[in-house]
Amino acid sequence: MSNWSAKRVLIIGAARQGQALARYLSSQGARVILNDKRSGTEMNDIRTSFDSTSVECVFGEHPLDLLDRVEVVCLSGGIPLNLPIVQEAVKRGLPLTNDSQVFMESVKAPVVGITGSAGKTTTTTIVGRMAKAAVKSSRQAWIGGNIGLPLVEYLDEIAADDIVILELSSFQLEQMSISPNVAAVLNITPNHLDRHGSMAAYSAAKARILDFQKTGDTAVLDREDKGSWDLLPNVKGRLVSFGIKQPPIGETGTWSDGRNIILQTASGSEKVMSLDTILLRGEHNVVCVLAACAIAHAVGLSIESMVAGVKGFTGVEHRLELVRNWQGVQWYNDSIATAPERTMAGIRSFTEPLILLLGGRDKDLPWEDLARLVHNRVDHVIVFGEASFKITAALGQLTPGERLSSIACASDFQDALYRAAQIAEQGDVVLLSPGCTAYDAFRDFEERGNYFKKWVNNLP
Ligand code: UMA
Repeated sequence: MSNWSAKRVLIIGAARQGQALARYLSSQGARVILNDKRSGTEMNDIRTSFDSTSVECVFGEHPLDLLDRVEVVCLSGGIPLNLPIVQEAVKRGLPLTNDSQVFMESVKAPVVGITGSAGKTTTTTIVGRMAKAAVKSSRQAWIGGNIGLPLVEYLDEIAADDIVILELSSFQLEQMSISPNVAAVLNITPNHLDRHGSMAAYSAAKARILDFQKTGDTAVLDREDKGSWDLLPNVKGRLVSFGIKQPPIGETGTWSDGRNIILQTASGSEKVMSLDTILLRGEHNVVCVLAACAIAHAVGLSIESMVAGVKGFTGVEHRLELVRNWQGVQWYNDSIATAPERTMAGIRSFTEPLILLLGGRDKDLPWEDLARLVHNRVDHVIVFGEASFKITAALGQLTPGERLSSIACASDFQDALYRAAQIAEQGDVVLLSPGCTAYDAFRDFEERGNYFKKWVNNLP
């Protein structure tokens, strides 16, 4: 839908996506109701920010009769689909949409969409840096989406010859029926199973990024990630792949010979950059760069822009972020790791003695693989939060001969930090890579990461 004039719209969730969408749709003449379960001072500020618009704010609950007054319902990412008002909307046959679908329906510029269970934000940021390095004169590169900035508000400013780099989550893709011109699935590993119900449903949501592509479009897939590579039959246009090992001769993709990132095309191979250019820790970050180069090639960016995007990039906040070297102990914030799979990538990034902070709210994810890795790659683990019981059960007993020498259960997050500070010795790394969401104690992973950073920076 691109004509929103006089359309009666209900937007559920009044945070970043909901507010941006409300501003855009009301500017297009839609009659918008913005609804959120929260009430209180914070919501008063949001209400005030809409005073000069026609947006009607309904905060504090989700009354079902709001549905009597609307034709379309827009869902923010954080709105569970089993919410009674969402179920009632489905029952009544009201169309569901969201900020990204609305954006894709009207955007004039080509769009690169990036999804995956891990590495989305790092890859999106690197591709964004590459695109910014590449665009000349009046052209602009726009970077947004699940990365934290809904772009729907900027639709009127985005010109046809600009380029858009959009991070897309499974929550967003689930409601979408338009695919980006270049669509990358970085990997698919267990995540958000509390929301999607099963791995099959979660993968299907991710696959939607390819489902509506046309023959002139490009898919970017990871040759070495089963979840991503299983989508090969869904590719309708050109394929550009990435992975550590070399792709078969004649196929287009990026790989690494152990010293360099290499781009292979039908006409041969060329060195993109030396691995020394990458300042980020861990092989998973090399894979992010391989993905970013594959995406950049799919879009037609030059090798020089690819190098410029990676050079000097030290990472995104809350992702293996070095907070402080305190008395010879390095404290790392990897609060973004809200699934065990991501924590595993975090652990593998360190060879130093490791104290791991694990916990928060579980997303119905399997913990067995992480537990095995912890026993062999971590020295001390400190468990906290709602998922403590599930995690300690998965970790089981200490086993002689393995590296893990203590498992402690903290009463809360702050207690976990105290315990880490007490046992840390010079040369150790303390890693907050919790494998869980922060919703049991914080607003989100960012608030948890900021709390961690403040606490660590206040250590005497
Ligand atoms: N709410 C209700 N009723 C409910 C539940 C929530 O009204 O039953 C309200 C909350 O009170 C709150 C709002 O809904 O006001 C929260 O919505 P939201 O979580 O969608 O918040 P946004 O700020 O709009 O954040 C969303 C994305 N959040 C999610 O997908 C959960 C952000 O991704 C994204 O950065 C932002 O839009 C901008 O596009 C976060 C995320 O964790 C980072 N994403 C997941 C991921 O990356 O794995 C998918």
